[in-house]
Amino acid sequence: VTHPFIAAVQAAAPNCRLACDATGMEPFLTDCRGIFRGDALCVASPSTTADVAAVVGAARAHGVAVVPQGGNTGLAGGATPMGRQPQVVLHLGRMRAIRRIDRVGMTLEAEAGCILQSAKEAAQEKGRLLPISFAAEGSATVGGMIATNAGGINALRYGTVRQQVLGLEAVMSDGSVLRAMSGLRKDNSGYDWKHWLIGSEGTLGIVTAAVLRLSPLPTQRHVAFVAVDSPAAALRLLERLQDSVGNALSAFELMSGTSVARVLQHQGGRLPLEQAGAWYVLLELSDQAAAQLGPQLEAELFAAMDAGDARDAAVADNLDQMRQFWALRENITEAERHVGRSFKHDVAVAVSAMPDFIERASAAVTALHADLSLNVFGHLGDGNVHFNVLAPDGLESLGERVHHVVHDVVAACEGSIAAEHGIGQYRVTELQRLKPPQEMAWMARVKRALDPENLLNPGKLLPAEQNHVA
Ligand code: 2HG
Ligand code: ZN
Repeated sequence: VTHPFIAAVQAAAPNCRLACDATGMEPFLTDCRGIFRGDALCVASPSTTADVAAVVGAARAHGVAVVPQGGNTGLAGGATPMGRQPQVVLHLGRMRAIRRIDRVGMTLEAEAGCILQSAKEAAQEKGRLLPISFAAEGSATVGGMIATNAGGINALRYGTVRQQVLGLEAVMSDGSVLRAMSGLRKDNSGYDWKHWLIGSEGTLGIVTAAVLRLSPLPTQRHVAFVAVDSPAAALRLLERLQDSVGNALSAFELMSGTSVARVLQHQGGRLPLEQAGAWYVLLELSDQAAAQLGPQLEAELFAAMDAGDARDAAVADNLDQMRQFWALRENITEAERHVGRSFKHDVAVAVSAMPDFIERASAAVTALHADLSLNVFGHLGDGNVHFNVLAPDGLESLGERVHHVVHDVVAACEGSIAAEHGIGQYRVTELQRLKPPQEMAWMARVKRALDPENLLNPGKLLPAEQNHVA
């Protein structure tokens, strides 16, 4: 027999595609790493905001939970169903229109299922930059990056996704549609509700479209690959560049020597330096100004080598080399798959505290088990590293203890256990353990106010059972 929810969706939104069979649902029931898996009554793929509202309305009427899903590239299980209650995966991939690009207003309006890369290409065709970049941008969607407040490699200069969102359209838990799509740069006419939804991981409302801020398209780009002895030396290089090229610095990434070696081993590529380093920095300068940044960058790199802060450095000569340099960084996640299980940590600490964090967390992991290895890389300029711990087969069960010791160091450094990937279902218990109870209580109050029946992505971000404790 057909579940009454399914019949209700069919009646209210006949154009909404529904997959209810195992094969059709399969790709939507597991995360991209295959470590989370859930069940659902069906996968609904609407093509309009009105149909999203109809699905949410039917879900509410029948007590069905709604799990929104974009490109399914998340690393925290936020888009994968969990628990036993009846639920629907709401796949937004059919809503992929780019509705408008306003050159002089510097805005781009897109639907939630629009792939980030498509939006970036559309902006570029109009001579504008959508300054959000990360390895998964070929599959990740506008809605998903907003729901997680994604960061990526350009947050250093432009900020995270939150800073790029000027307007939002969203379906709320009662099935109503909230629209604030004028894209005004200034609007203080009340609570700025879009900020409730950005980074809320689908627990407070479902983003269906957004107005994104564009930036001027840089006319010059320079990419350097630098070997350094330590994270502390990398920070000295960062400070040097802040002094000299300042705002032109659009990426400053740290990679451990072993992270890059793993990419070379499993994904191919070539190290652009004579000798392997203990650590590497991949940095990018970009600007519109006429002044040539290239010679300045080379002078700074020579000065850094003279000062002992850099061992060796290579500057990309052409676009192809830039891509090769960046591939060594962007393939790090993919290379992890060859090693076994990755216990991921998406850590933020003060930029200046990063060397200390890395040293203490590395010691804590090594003390836990000698066969664990580290994959440390990330957005040093933002004070955000991916402190991933790789476990060979047989040590999968160490996950919880590894998360504990690493996050305890994060807490000791007054950092955050979720910088840019979100809490999802992966970090719910750790968030409960480490976030001050008073803050958790206020989050639960907000959740109750906006989703009183706990039907929007339950169990993500906040534990399912605690959402509704008075
Ligand atoms: C990156 O910076 C992504 O490459 C992925 O945020 C990080 O795989 C990871 O843990
Ligand atoms: Zn990252």
